[in-house]
Amino acid sequence: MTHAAHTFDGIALASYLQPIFSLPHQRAVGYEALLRGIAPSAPPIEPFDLFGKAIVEGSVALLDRTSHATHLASAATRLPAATWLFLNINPSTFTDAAYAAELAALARACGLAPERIVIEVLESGGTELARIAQATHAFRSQGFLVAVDDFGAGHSNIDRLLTLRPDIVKLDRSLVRTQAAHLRDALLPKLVGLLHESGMFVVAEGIETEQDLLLAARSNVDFVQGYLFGRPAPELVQTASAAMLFETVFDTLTQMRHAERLASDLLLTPYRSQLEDAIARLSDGASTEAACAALLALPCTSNCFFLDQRGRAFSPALPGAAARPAGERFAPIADPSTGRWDNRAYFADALASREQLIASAPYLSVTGASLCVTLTVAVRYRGAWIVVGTDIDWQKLSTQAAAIL
Ligand code: G
Ligand code: MN
Repeated sequence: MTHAAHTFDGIALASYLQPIFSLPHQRAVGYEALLRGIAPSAPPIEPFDLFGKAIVEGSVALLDRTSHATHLASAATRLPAATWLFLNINPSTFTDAAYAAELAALARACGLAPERIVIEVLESGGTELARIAQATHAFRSQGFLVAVDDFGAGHSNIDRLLTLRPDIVKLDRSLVRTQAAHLRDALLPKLVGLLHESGMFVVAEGIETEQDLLLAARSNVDFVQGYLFGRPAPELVQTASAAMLFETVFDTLTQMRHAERLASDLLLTPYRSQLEDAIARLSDGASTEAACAALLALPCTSNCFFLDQRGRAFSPALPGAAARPAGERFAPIADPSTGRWDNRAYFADALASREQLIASAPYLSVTGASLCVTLTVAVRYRGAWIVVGTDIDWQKLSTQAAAIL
């Protein structure tokens, strides 16, 4: 085997590979190369121990370079066509001004174009951002792709990431495996969306269970890597079982989305129809109180409000059955009557589709300090367009949804 030629401190070095799959393509698109030291009649030595030894001996630069030579020589003979090789690099090697060109030459000598190689670097390593940015540019100019590794661990910083704009971001497994439900379910899809909008692909690392995979897919990450698909191995792992995992997870997500839509439609139905009735009564000349009485009496109605064309309340908002006393801590923002609400999506959307009922996505209400869904309709009223709306306590309503599902 080619890697037998490379040693560190008399230890033979080997290149293990772990596959990285694209979720939309449902196939392996790359392999991360992971270093192992081969000790006779003992388990392979992990990178942590190899580099620990190198730190003590002051030979990190040498070991890092030797690891790249090991991985490239090994990949030359076995990296499948049209896949990337992901290579880890030490920040001090990464920021060495001459190294990008050196590594490109070495890769070509092994028969691999730099365009097939993704350089994984830590963003939070304490290295000055300007130097990392410069190095990122240098590696890109040679044709390499650049990935930020372990994002979300330690002192990761979104601002630094957006400055670097790597081609790929690898989300640390702690993000995917976190027990904080809100982080997992609400933040992760938004983080992935932000990274996509900034032009980066996203890898979820550390996928160990089908549950992890489901979350990664739901959050719309591009690529996945982890023990569920295969451990780092000296040989290319068979990936037939991965295809089945993807099928199952995509089917489950389709069912979940269907059930969620059904549940939220079902739960909102009484609120929609009572809002429509209220508007009919308002047009017939009823007072706001009389028109909205039945809507206000529904268990999750927080309020009804009445806005003119500029988004100002022309009649006082009315409290519903789910109205909560503002509470002292949020008292300064409890009174909405002075406000102008025309830059809210629920207002603009209602005026854009007049006489149609609009349901917002759940959001944090500025007045209630809790999650709510707003239903709105724009209607003609006494010769002008107005927007009638109702805030629904989403926490309360979705507790019922959880019971239905
Ligand atoms: O820092 P970096 O992300 O490059 O580290 C990769 C390490 O993560 C490797 O040592 C690899 O063996 C390990 N790893 C890969 N997949 C998983 C996984 O699903 N769970 C855990 N705990 N570790 C993993
Ligand atoms: Mn890595």
